[in-house]
Amino acid sequence: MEIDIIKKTDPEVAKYIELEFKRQQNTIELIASENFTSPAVMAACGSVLTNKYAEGRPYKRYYNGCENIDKIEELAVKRCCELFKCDHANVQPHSGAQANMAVFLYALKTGDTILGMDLSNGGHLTHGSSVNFSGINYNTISYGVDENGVIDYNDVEKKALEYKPKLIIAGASNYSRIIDFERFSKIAKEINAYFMVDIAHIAALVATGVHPSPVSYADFITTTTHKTLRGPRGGIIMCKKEHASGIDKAVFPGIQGGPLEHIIAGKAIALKEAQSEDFKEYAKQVVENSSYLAQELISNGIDIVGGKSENHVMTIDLRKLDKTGKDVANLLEEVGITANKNTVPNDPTSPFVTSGVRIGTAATTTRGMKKPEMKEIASIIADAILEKDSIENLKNRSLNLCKKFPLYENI
Ligand code: DSN
Repeated sequence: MEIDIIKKTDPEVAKYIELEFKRQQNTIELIASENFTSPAVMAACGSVLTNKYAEGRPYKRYYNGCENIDKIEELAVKRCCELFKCDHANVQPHSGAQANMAVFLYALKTGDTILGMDLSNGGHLTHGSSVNFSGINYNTISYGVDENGVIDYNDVEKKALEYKPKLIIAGASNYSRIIDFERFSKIAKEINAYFMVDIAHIAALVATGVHPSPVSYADFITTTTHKTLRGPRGGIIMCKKEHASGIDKAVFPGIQGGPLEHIIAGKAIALKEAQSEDFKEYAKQVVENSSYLAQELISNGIDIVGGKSENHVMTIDLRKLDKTGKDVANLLEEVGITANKNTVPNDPTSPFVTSGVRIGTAATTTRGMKKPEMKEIASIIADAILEKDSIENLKNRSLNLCKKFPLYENI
């Protein structure tokens, strides 16, 4: 076992890997952006491929000895294009943030205007937040959601016509509804703006047809590979043919040096896994679980922003209960559930406190949990928040659920 090899060299690190394995086994993982990748993906990421420099693109490298790396990266690109039915893919971005940065570098000049979803309304840091490169180097205009947590498309159009952004960004880190890519693309066309969609959260749903695809509408699509897509930590950019060479140059030499070919091998494997019938079933189940979890929480007296989830994620709204997201996320951790505090639309508190908790079903669905388990999870959450059961008992209920759905045979 890998862990025995690590133990011989570094027992301290090995100890924490083992503890983390136990934590993952014994915790109900509801962080909407997390998942459990396959042993094959993990093995590739820990393979000899980590030793190789391969700056450049397949068959056009700046280093010798890339004949095997070339084939692996070519496979990852081909599988990505097949899975998402896109013209071109660059699988080298180290992360979703780097994927977004490369698109910005290609499509924009410093100071250009971008229109993206506000971070506190569910957008992402790299969609124009003032503390991020995207908000520091570019002039950001933001759109948000209405009281029901639905994107205010009229506001998007109004702001697009008024500010004429060069790039419009759709996609979110915390949005529980289907996104209308066609509507966004019409708005972008009206003002001749580029249209980028960040599908980091919903990648698996898009790949399997459970969520509409932006491929025919967007100039650029970025994603991470480790959320619903269940691959290794990393990013990918997909784009139309006419942008392919510019995007490739923006990734390297624009913002990155040597690609992480061990991770690219992990991406190739995950993309193959995502082409399977099992994965289609998985994505469908993620959405069914999320929709059911939202309903069950509501029947247990817990509000959900917008009252439902149409994808993998939802936000518990604590305003009525006069509790903070920070306290409830900590409470849930005490009872064996990991989630993260999150703002709700028009949140009266700060992003460090918040009035909401974001939860998602990608990870629990990977463990094999279905509706009966969602019912129990909703009940544990509600009993914890409404103080209807003891911490000790709630912890045991979470643990019992985890034990029925073991995670990995070994490490
Ligand atoms: N921080 C990630 C998330 O949790 O959604 C996005 O990068």
